[in-house]
Amino acid sequence: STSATKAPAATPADKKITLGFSQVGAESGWRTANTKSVQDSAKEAGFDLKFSDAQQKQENQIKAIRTFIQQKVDVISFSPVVESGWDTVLKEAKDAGIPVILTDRAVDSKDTSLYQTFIGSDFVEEGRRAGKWLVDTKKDAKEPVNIVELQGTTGSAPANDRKAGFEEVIKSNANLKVIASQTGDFTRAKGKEVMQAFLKAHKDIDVLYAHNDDMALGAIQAIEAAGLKPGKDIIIISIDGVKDGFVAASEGKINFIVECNPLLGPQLMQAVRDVVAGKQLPKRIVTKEGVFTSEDAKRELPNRQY
Ligand code: GYE
Repeated sequence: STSATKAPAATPADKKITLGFSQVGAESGWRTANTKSVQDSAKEAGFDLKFSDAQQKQENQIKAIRTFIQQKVDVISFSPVVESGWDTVLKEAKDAGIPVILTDRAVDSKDTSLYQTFIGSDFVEEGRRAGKWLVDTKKDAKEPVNIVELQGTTGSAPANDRKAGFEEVIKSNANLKVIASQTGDFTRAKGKEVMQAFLKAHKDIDVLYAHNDDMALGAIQAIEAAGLKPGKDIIIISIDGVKDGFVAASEGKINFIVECNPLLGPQLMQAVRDVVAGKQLPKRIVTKEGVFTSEDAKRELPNRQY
């Protein structure tokens, strides 16, 4: 008699995992690096990635999430363009039994059972780091220091938090004053446009605090066009640490960069695997990052991956 060996029945672990990912858009160098990291690591993990670009619009993200629910993907992940307004669609995912992982940006939903975890940076801390450098640099200032602020996308977690963290720290010196603050939507074009308007309205700008490198880079164009020296006539602080930001910092045009790591893909894929395996994740996974002066930027530039 022959004894045929039967292959074991396919276990859930053998099944290819389908991940629906709704990205914010393609607004910045940070975003480009983040998208590449998500796509590369999904491929490496052997997942079937359904990737959707929301072009910075919440309604597009809600549509994408509903499509993922209809497609019965295994896990939904997204980087919420703004913090508010997610409860309804997250409830729909929960009712369909599809776990959600937030990445990069947070939501303000009170019901934290609507998502498994949030993987991303501590944006308040980034704002504090930016403020702390300025407080230290200007500790001997006897005169008012006029600061203009380029905010990120209105209502987004990084814009809200980077503003709050910075304000919290600069309060310690009454000479440090934010004289104008407006959104530049995290893009170069808007950063340039708003900086132009700031320069027209205020003759005495000492410092620019930009919520990301791209807006700082746009603002640098406006500052140079106005015949001023970025990094000298106007001190510039920004957040992200993308390649072009590092180049500007190494040239002394940006004085201080707070790093925000976009390479979230590997951690995200691990979290997806864990969730599918039924593991409970910590509600918050914080990424690691540093800060760089112009001198540091010069030294570190050859080693940057993005
Ligand atoms: O700083 C900015 C991008 O959400 C942390 O979004 C991200 C931010 C990043 O457009 O460049």
